[in-house]
Amino acid sequence: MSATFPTSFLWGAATAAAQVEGAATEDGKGDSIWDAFAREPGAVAGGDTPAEGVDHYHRSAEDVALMRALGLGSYRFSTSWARVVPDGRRVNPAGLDFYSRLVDQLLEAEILPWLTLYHWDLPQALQEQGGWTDRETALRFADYAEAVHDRLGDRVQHWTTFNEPLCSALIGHVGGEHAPGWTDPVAGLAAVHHQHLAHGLAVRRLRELAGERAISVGITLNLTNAVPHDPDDPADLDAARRLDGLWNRLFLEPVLLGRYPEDVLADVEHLGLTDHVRPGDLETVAAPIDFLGVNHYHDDNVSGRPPAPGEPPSLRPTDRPGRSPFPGSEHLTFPSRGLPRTAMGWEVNPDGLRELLVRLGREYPGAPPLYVTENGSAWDDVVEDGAVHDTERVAYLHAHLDAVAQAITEGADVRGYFVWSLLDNFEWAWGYDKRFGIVHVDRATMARTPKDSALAYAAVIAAARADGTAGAPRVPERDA
Ligand code: PNW
Repeated sequence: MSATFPTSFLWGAATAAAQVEGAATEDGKGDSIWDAFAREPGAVAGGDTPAEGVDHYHRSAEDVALMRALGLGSYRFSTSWARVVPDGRRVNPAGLDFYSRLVDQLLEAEILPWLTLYHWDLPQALQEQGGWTDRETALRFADYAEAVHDRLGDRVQHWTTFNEPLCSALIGHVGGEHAPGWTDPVAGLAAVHHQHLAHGLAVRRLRELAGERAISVGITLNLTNAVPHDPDDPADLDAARRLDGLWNRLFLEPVLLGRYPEDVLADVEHLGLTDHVRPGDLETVAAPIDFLGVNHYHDDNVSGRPPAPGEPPSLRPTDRPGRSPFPGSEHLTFPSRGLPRTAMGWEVNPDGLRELLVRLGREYPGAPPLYVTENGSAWDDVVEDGAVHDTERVAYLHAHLDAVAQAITEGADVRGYFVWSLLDNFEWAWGYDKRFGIVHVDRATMARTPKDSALAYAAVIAAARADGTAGAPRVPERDA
């Protein structure tokens, strides 16, 4: 790879609390919806649960040392709401101790903490009161944001409200393969609006609390290019419009423009989304943000035609049979384009990332700077003589970094990249079997072994720094 990056480019790696921490009942932590969901038979492959994670809770010093050795400029992690507010109401200072320690370890290593407040682990106590289908949960979220800020606001400047609301709202409440495991399109759309509202309330609360102190607040969305299978077929063009609407614009437009997309509202009219929207809500949702996080793994090749007779319905590889996560667009199918696929069954097409980043700048000219907050791939890694020669992951990483560099030359305002993931971890409904880490974790011993991809990433970072960015990373941002 020969790409060059701006000298201020931020190089990071990401994880999420429920996927890595473990220590699910330690120091007063309460159940999250993922703890509860994973205990339901058949919910997670292999009966795996987040209970042990990869023991990041006890090994954060070792993990931060690893990050430092790789030359990372930033670590994107999430705080567990169920650790901080176990019963949904009372703050648990012992839970915050862990994050306070972690932040100190990061700062000591000159690694910028990049904190996400919600990466899908709602306290089960709040789920029992309706969870995201209840508007009250949005108010509780702003209180939780305040509790975390009270403890860490003196040291953490970069705050992300939500990671991929579409997954927790639609895959969790409509497709059913994520917690809480519902299959109810009406509930899914209520969750969408209440998460938007929670985002806006938290953005405002964090700014109030920061006062004069510089703070950078944003959201991370999971965005895709919706590719019509046959661009000459009106059914496929309509399918691509629907997927782009539900996957991208249903989240981009409220947050960036303060409105729900008209065509999506028409498609879901019978499902009550607008019943949840009260006067003033959309202004709250569109509270100005300082950056937009973009998670991208793959494009979606989509069709509006039913499968040919005798052919199975082509769901997305991670959807459960017969359960579409697309409210009002359950007929969408996802035929293969014959591209190579990762262990998740996701197509590899690096140019999609370039296209997406360029398109965001073009279609949302007022959008804040972009950070790729997740990109990565799962493969069937093999440990040989204490090393993991993950050639596919190295190739995926190089190709996607080239795509980011190319997007920048084409005008996209991309300020940083976080690889998913620092460590092999609990891959939600797929359990520990799907490995996304650039660092291998042995489940029996929890031993960490950097894979070839970690070394390749370290080399890219070192080369970029040698180009002139030696020293601590700087993150110039609008308003920051
Ligand atoms: C993201 N899809 O989830 C999450 O933010 C991570 O926690 C997760 O481990 C990672 O990607 C890999 O899966 C996604 O259906 C879930 O396209 C589903 C999709 C994409 C990303």
